[in-house]
This record gives sequence, C-alpha cells and structure tokens, in this order.
Amino acid sequence: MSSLNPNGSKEREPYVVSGKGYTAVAINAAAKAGEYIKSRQGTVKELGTKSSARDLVTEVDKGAEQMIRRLVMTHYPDHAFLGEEGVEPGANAVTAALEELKDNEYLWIVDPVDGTTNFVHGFPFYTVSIALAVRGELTVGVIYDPVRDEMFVAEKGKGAYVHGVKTAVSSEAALDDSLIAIGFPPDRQFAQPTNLAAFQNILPKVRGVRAGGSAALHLAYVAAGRVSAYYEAGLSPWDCAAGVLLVKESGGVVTDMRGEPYHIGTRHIVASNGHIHEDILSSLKEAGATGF
Ligand code: 2AM
Ligand code: CA
Repeated sequence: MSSLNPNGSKEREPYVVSGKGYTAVAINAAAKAGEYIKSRQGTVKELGTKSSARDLVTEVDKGAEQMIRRLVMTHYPDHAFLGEEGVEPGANAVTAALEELKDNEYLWIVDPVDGTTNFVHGFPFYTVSIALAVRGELTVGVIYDPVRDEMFVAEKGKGAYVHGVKTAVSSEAALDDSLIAIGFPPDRQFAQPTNLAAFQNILPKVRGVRAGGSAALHLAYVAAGRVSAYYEAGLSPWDCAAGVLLVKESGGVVTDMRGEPYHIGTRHIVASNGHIHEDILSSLKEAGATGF
C-alpha cells in the first residue's frame, strides 16, 4: 500500500506483482534463463573451477542464476532463495545453507545450469531447474531443456506435464527390461567409489545404462518414462528438488540409497517407476553403495 507524504504525493514503495501463480513465475524464469543459456553455448569466455578442475562454473551459470533470482524476487520479495551459485562448494556449505534457509515459509531452490560440464563441452544435455518448497514441502517443480525446448512442469497434487501432456513413469517391472540412468559428480573421494561400485553391480542386471551428466534432466526423464530409474550419490538440493516433484507427480518413487524417504537435504538419490525400486535398492546394498 502506498501512503500520502506531507506534500500530498504518494510515497514510492516497492511494486509487488500480485501474488498469483508461483508456477507461472517458475516457468517464465526457466524459459528466459534457458533461452539465454542456449544462446551462449559455445561462447563461454571465463571457465572457472570450484572444488576441483572437474567442478566447473561459467559466467553463464552466474548470469542465469541472477536472472532467475531477480525475476522471482520481483514477484515475491519476501521469499527465500537457494541457488547453486550462491553457495560455496562442498557438502558442508550446502548443509549449512539449507539449515539457515529451511525454516522460511517459501524457499526457491534453483540450479541455473544443471549439466555445466556438458554445456561447456557443447554436449546438448543441460537444463534449468527451479523448485519452490512451501513449509519444507516441494510444491512446484519446473525443468526446462532449452536444446529440445521441453518444459517439464509439476505441481503438488496436480500431476506433471511436458507442454501440456501429462507425464507418467514407465511400466517396466524387471531390471532385465529396464533402462537406467546414473551419474558421476566431480567429487572423486567419496561419491566416485560409491557410484562406481553401484555401476558395476547394476550393469549386468539391466537392459542398458546411461550417464548423461544432468541429474535434473535424468529425473525429468524418469518422470516422462524415458528411463526406468535414475540414481546418483553426492548431489545437492538444486540438482534434485524440481525433478523429485516431477517423478512423484508422474507416479514414481523417490528415496535415498538406503530406501529412506526423500527430503530436501537428501544427497544420495534413487528415483524410479516404483516397480523396480526395491530391486535397485537391493543392487545398491549388494554393492555397498548405500551412501557414505
Ligand atoms: P551441475 O552441472 O549443476 O554442477 C552430474 O553427475 C551431476 O552432478 C550434475 O547434475 C551436476 O550438476 C552435479 N554436480 C556437479 N558438481 C557437483 C558438486 N560439486 N556437488 C554436487 N553435485 C554436483
Ligand atoms: Ca549447476
């Protein structure tokens, strides 16, 4: 509300767009950031590293995150924002950031470019991931793949869609018939041995294994039934949050590698069509890859 000041004119107060449509804001931000990212493929000038030479960040990651943050904050200036580029590398910094923010009623969880290594190399498998948690519960999840122009959208209790078509997980009921996605984050000390042990155990049991390098896009593909399941140890909240809601709203199951329910702090994730979930957990257990 504006008020009259002594000389009779209205005081300028921040303009707040009416509070409707979290999902519309997420879609708009993802579309804009996605277009920008795509336009910058092959043009990266400053290649920075974070925790190691394998952990990359570019001016595009930072620019896209700022673009999303500004757009979200224009609509919802009192909401909290957790973005990958605003947190120091490493699991401890992630845990601390989450601890600090988790009591906010509205928390946006954003990865401006999921699959930065792919983006840098021109491998067309990267995405924008935007989620909104309300009182700790994932409520909106949007993943935008600018290369294929695919916008995956989930709203809690309302299902998940890609360009208006409802997504559903696949129907494979046996590992033998399943196509599995996995991943290898850059941390070689903890995540790599776990992910390698898991890979060795699952490969002989399934139809095929794919490792595309974007956790968010792999989760969207579980939701859309394009892979039967996906798992990976050593992830961060922004890699998973939007994709987890997509999978759940598409009829799938998401847990950690021990089979415990997913929460925003879960780092070792298993998402599946539900039918093969127990078989995957058994394989991980056999491999001693239930986390670390
Ligand atoms: P990113 O591209 O946003 O960094 C690849 O196996 C997956 O791991 C990607 O989703 C990638 O996301 C993520 N990843 C990369 N570096 C990471 C790190 N230091 N910590 C956690 N996840 C990471
Ligand atoms: Ca990222």
